[in-house]
Amino acid sequence: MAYEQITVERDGGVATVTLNRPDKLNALTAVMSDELIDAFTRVREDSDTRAVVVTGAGRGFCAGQDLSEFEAAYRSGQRPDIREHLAHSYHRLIPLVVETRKPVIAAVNGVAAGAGVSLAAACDLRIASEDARFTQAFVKIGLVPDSGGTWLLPRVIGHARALELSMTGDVIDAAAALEIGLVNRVIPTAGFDEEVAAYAARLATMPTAAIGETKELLREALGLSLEDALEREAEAQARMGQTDDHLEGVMAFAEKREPRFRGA
Ligand code: T3D
Repeated sequence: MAYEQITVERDGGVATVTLNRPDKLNALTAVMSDELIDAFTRVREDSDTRAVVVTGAGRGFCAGQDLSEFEAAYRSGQRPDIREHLAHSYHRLIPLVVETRKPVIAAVNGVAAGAGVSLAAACDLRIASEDARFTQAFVKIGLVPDSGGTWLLPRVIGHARALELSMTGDVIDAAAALEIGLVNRVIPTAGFDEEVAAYAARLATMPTAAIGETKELLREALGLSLEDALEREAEAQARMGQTDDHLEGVMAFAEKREPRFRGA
């Protein structure tokens, strides 16, 4: 599938989705959102894809909503309906990313702002290069966090830190992001792509069905009682216990060899 503003490359079990408007730090347009929705719909359905990387071309990860999209309207005194725009773009994209039943890694190669932070937070893991920066830029243009920012960020870094970043719009660097748990790892810029690729390739050889279930269980458990969480775990475990990967894992352990998981 050929896209205008993103690229999708496959290498073994890994699909890499690259936001590709480097001159605008990969700011999200309506076209890019539609393309991301299409790409994520496809990688979710493709059983050969067992890990997904989201990254940006050039020196940015994603500068959030492209502010020039509505500029002409604002200059002519119109006020576009942001709710309609959100419903069409982020409200479709962000749940698709969150609910993808395979590991999704944000490879944050540079600056992430506004909806770009939300996109990274919607991924399961965030690996930052030393050049990464993060800003909840919404407040700087008189807006509230959207694109799931109020739901995602507190889950990643806690309420107090999410509130501080969202109220101030302060830009934090990769080291500060690591300190507050916004990213899982920081990798030197030289060799960043290679390390991300190796990490994703490892995840793509793991038991994908169990990873998908694990994501869903942990997400749901935040809103459940302990009793209900135990019940959900038992349901999921009963299903995982029937998978080929479970059998392979147990056999590999017994036979003292590396398992060869197929993802199902
Ligand atoms: O309306 C709705 O739909 C509501 C939805 C909102 C969701 C949101 O995401 S709101 C937040 C939108 N994003 C921002 O407010 C961030 C704006 N950008 C910045 O603050 C800075 O660019 C950065 C901190 C991200 C990076 O700064 P810096 O100094 O490294 O780069 P720069 O020079 O500012 O930007 C480089 C180019 O990218 C520049 O273009 P030019 O002048 O070279 O042609 C700049 O205009 C462009 N760019 C950066 N961000 C955006 C953008 N163009 C359009 N939209 C952007 N968001």
